[in-house]
Amino acid sequence: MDSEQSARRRFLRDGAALAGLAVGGIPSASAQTPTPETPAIPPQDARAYGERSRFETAARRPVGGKWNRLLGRATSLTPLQDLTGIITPAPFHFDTAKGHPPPDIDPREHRLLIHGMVDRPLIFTLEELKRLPSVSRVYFLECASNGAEGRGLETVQLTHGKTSCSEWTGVLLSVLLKEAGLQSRASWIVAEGAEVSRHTRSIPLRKAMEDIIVAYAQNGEAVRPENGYPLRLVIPGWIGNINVKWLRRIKVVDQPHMTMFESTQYVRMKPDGKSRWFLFEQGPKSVITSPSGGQRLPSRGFYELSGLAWSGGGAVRKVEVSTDGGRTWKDAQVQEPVFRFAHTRFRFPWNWNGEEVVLQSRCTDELGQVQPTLAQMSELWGVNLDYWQSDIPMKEASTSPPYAAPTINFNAIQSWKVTREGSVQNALFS
Ligand SMILES: Nc1nc2c(c(=O)[nH]1)N[C@H]1C(S)=C(S)[C@@H](COP(=O)(O)O)O[C@H]1N2
Ligand SMILES: [Mo]
Repeated sequence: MDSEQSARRRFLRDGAALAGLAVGGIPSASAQTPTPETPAIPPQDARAYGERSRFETAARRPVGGKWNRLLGRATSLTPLQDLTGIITPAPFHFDTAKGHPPPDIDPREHRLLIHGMVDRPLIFTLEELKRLPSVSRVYFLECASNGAEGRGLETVQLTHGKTSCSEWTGVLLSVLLKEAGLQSRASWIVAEGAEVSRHTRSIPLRKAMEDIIVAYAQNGEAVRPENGYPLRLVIPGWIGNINVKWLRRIKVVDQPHMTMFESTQYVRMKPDGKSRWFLFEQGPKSVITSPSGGQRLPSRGFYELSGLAWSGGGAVRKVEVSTDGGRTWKDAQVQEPVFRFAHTRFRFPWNWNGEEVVLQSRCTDELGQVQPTLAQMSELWGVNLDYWQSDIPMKEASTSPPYAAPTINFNAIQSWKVTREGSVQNALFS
């Protein structure tokens, strides 16, 4: 047992800090919490909260699918082509909200309720959560529909921009659940967000007891409003949709609640017409971000290829790069340290001879899972290659029975073609 663990055990056994929370059903220890001072007027001074150089123009990009248009709010995509290393600065973190602008939550008013099949229902204020043992971990967060905006689109931002990676800080959900006391039939949790539409998802209790974080910080500062301020779930390696933002309630239950997003969306139809539900784990995936679609190589000669790899299976073990359309593969250098369930930066030295070439990357994770080609994915799903090009499945999926969204969990190898003129183009379908 490492010292961190034994300290936590002691903490929980002694229950000193938590004792006040557990008395009398649904207490809140706010009376014992130092009252936060009234926030000062937000500083307008750029030296109080820094701004980037006015010459920097990288930006998130809104996309408006039918779903977003219906609900009146776009998803913003991370400009992967403009980023280096593995951390996504919070202002670039992709951001989805199913229908509403981020709720404007006063952290002093916010509460997290834990109830259901527990011995002691609990309510936590932010201040109380921040007194508990915390962890900081680097994890990617990827929407299950990353790429569904259009796989043949021009830039890596459009094809892959619904993944980001942050250092998240918060309390392990297992700490809170143990404090509440799990009853024997408990096997799922249902997590609920605080926005008007109350985004709600069921999550297996096993994962909750393993590594889910109730996060209040992102890259060292408070979680951004769009990303869940003041509190969100971070669920390593599993689809974005269950990482409930603006978290206000966790109910411990003995079966999933079959909420709208788990019974009509994020469901995969198989060729036999039956659906697979609760596909949580993201597959092994990678993409070259530099050079990538829409960019131009000014001349032949040396370039460092660079990109990102990640997998819901755990750590990225190997990234290979092909500069000849997949005929031969060589190992790329992988940036250390490699974190489990995190973006992993790879780099590959390359000399462009001025000929037309196709650049690809391929991820292998710690489970030995290898990122598939588009042909392999098609075989697995029992569909033709042209299936991936049409946007009909996603559109019809959200508006007509059987409400199945077959365009989720897409992780095929991406191809970028460099033409003789040096322009880089999406070659996934060529
Ligand atoms: N409360 C709430 N949580 C939510 C959502 C939402 O609309 N409301 N969107 C989900 C989806 S679909 C994804 S992909 C992730 C995205 O997290 P981000 O917006 O911080 O990138 O949040 C998930 N959590
Ligand atoms: Mo999503």
